[in-house]
Amino acid sequence: MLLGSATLCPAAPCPPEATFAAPYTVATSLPQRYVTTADLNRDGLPDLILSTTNSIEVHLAVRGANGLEYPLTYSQPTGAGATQIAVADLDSDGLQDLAVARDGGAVITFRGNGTGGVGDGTFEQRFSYDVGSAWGVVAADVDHDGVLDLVVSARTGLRFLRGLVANGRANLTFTIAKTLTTP
Ligand SMILES: [Ca+2]
Ligand SMILES: [Ca+2]
Ligand SMILES: [Ca+2]
Repeated sequence: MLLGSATLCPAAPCPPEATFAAPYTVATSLPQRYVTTADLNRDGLPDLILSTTNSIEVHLAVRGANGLEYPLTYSQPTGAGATQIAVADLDSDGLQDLAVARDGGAVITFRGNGTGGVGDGTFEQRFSYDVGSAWGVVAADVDHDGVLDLVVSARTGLRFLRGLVANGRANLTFTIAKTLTTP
């Protein structure tokens, strides 16, 4: 993975600041499929969350001698075919959680670890939902009940997973409420 920075250049010649800086390489053990960012540990630096062919990885940003660096903080096998990752506080405890789509046939939820509402960049796998081969997942309160839901793009159509509540609060559990098939 190569990271750089740039600003828009409306017309050539571009000023120096409109060109990419020297790339920074984030070493990963397997081919990557998806990457997203979120400040998991609330230090003001966006961290990297990515999927490989059979795992997820977290790389917390740290300030190094030559700028930001992204060492591997956490990795967890997911089974074959991790694809998109949704980052959201699915159980409303102040810590970011993950929902990972797999084209091997599931969506897996991970609860974020941390203290005092500050994540430490590690996660605990919670539940797996059989939605068929899945490539995309987003978190949103689709039915406006105050609990985040998941919408999954799967081989068989869009799957709507309604977020459930136990003892008065969300707990990263979902029920497959609806499937919207596409022609
Ligand atoms: Ca951070
Ligand atoms: Ca959470
Ligand atoms: Ca909801």
